[in-house]
Parts: sequence; structure tokens; C-alpha cells
Amino acid sequence: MTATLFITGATSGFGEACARRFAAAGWSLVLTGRREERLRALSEELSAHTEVHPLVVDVRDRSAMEAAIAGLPDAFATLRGLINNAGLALGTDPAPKCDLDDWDTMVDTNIKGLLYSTRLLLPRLIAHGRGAGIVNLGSVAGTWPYPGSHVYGATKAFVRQFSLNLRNDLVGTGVRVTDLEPGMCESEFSLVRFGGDQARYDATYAGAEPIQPGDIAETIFWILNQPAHININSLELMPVSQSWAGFAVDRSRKG
Ligand code: NDP
Ligand code: 8X3
Repeated sequence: MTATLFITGATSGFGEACARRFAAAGWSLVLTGRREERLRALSEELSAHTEVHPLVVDVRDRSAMEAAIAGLPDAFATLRGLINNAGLALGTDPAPKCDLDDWDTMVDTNIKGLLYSTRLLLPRLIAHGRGAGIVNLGSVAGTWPYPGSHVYGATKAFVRQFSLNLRNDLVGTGVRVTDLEPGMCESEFSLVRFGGDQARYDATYAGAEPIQPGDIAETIFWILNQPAHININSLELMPVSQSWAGFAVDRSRKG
């Protein structure tokens, strides 16, 4: 039986790299994203290797997600994998300077969008049963605090705890859940975060040898191809060049 995989956010970065990696291995794919032209071009390209079903949908739009998933072709009645990848960070300003709209967008995408795809697709994963798996894109930011991470990091802490809790509820179904927690990876993620500022993007990665989307795709391929009796609960990875800073101390109170 052909393995089937649903990827949210396949128009760039990790999602696109995963689409390429799994297509090369013959998995049938459902690919989602909002940028229609990119999604259609990728789907057409990968259709040479495998069955690909593109869904132009915003993960924040619950009724659109419900309709899109309800309308999937029969070939995707069961799913071997779900990669909950669609997500973003907006800005690095300190909390008092932040725009509440940006906070809404991060919560709506990284938390609520992930909940919609998970809940709507669980029946198809459970129908597959043993060997099926969900990989949720958490982040080092879900565990380690840094200035400007506030809501972004908190959404990823949600993803981590939701992933662990979900595992409990899926005991007996054979469906596995992994929270994958990467550190610095080079992708459009930083262009989105910095509002399209290419110079800031370049400075972020300069000389750092960051993780590449292809590295993440290879890691996810490994996770979803573990023997059916093994669950990778969580996996944190960073480039060798990245490490932790010390505690910050305010020394402005001199007298
Ligand atoms: P990219 O910006 O390259 O990709 C993000 C993907 O998410 C795009 O395909 C985008 O598609 C999609 N997306 C964003 N918002 C929505 C939405 N509302 N509805 C549907 N799709 C959406 O970033 P990465 O590949 O780097 O990031 C992927 C995930 O990994 C994110 O969850 C991110 O938080 C996480 N991550 C990233 C790290 C990094 O350093 N890059 C490190 C750790 C975790 P479109 O715009 O077409 O809708
Ligand atoms: C993205 C990684 O370090 O920019 O989740 O928060 S980081």
C-alpha cells in the first residue's frame, strides 16, 4: 500500500523540502499553503514521481480547513503521516512594543491552525493505525527563552505540551506523535519574521552554518520511518554553531 502524507505549509522551507524528500521515496502527498502559484508549481513538478493533491488553504480558517479535508480524494482516506509545519514568527521587538495583531496571527497560525489540522485528520491517521505518525514543528524557542521570543516561544511551548498530551490520548491506536524542536535553520522564516528585511536575514545566518530545510526533511523522514513500535517523543536539534547565552542581569540600580 502506498504511504500517504499530509503536510501543512509546503510552499517553502521545511514543508517544501519534506514534500521533495517523501515524493522521492514514493509517498503520496497532500500539500497545503496559501501561495497558490508556488503550491501548484511544486505539485506539478512532484506529480512526475507520485500522486500529489494540492490544497490552497489558510490553516487559520477553520471552515475552509474542514471543507478542504472533507473533499480529499479516496486515496487519502487513511494517512500514514501528518507534518504540522505551517507556522511563523513575527518580529523580535520587546513585548511592550509589539503589535497585538502580530500576536493574534502567531497564536491563530501556530496554535489554532495546528489544532484544526490535527483534530480534522486524526480519524484518517487512526484509520491507518499502527505505523502512522504526526510530526509537529515545535522549536528550541518552546523551551529556551530569549529576548523577543515572548509569544512565538510560547506558541511552541504549547505545541510541545499538546504533542505530549496527544500521545496519551492516542495510546492503543498505534498513532505516534513527535515534537520536533529545531534551532536556527535557514529559510524564509526569518524573512517573514523581519518583515522582508533581506539585510537582517543575511546578517542572521552569516558565518553560522545554520541547519538547512533539507536537513530537517531528512530528520522527519527518519522519524516517520522508525519501526512501528518506536515513538520519538521529542527531538531538539541545533546547528553546532548555536548555543545558549548567559543570564541577563540589569545593573542600572547603582545606589
Ligand atoms: P517558512 O517561512 O519557509 O515556511 C512556512 C510555511 O508555513 C510556508 O509554506 C507558509 O506557506 C506556511 N504558512 C504560514 N502561515 C500559514 C497559514 N496561515 N496557512 C497556511 N500555511 C501557512 O518557514 P520554515 O520552513 O522555517 O518553518 C516551518 C515551521 O518550522 C514553522 O512552524 C516554524 O515556526 C518552525 N521552525 C522554524 C525554524 C527556523 O529557524 N526556520 C526553527 C524551528 C522551528 P504560505 O505562506 O504559502 O501560506
Ligand atoms: C525558530 C528558531 O531560534 O529563531 O523557531 O526561535 S529560533
